[in-house]
Amino acid sequence: MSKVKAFIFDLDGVITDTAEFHYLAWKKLAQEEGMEFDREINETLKGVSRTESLKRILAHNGRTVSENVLEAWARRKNGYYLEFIETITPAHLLPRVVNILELLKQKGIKTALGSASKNARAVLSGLEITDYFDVIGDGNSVERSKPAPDLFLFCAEKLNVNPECCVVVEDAEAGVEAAKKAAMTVVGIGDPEKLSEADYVYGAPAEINLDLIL
Ligand code: B16
Ligand code: MG
Repeated sequence: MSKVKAFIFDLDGVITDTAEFHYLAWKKLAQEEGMEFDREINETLKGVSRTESLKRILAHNGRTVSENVLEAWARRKNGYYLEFIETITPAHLLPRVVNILELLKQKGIKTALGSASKNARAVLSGLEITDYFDVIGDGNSVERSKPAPDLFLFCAEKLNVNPECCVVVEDAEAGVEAAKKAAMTVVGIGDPEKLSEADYVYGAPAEINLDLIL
């Protein structure tokens, strides 16, 4: 019998591609503040918290600002991001995601969301998939964000499932690291070279072989 009792899904890059909206929002802030920002830097922000993302953008530009300014800029970026995510509908779901959630439900496997985003609930609501999740872990659930294991451990505890019986689906290196630290099985979505710590790697969620993992 399979030891797998729960699946924990990351949001951005696994369920939907909010990375594009994060990119556009950071780009707007960066332009206003005279900072360089491109898609390559945006790649390094995947799975990373909002404040840490801004710190990385500042470091890339050799800039330092006070804590107050940092907070104000992060808040401003979030305002832009919120405007973008208002446009999210089920059409923004990555292929086969709902099918996977339904198959897991049929098999009696619990599901949780494990996203670093403080806006995860708004995104799930736009996608109309909130009810598929037994537990929602987001950027408000724990203090320490990925690559700390805290968020995934929070999800396992709320699901009442041992971490060893959880499978995490993640697209970011920080997320794979967090899941491994939590002693969970990891399904990486993306480049096998970048996600070499994952137990399985697929190019997209649609390619996930559930039978093999279970
Ligand atoms: P927010 P995930 C992450 O989502 C994004 O990948 C990352 O780029 C973003 O900075 C982070 O959420 C925080 O998002 O500003 O909305 O709180 O991949 O963990 O679902
Ligand atoms: Mg992600």
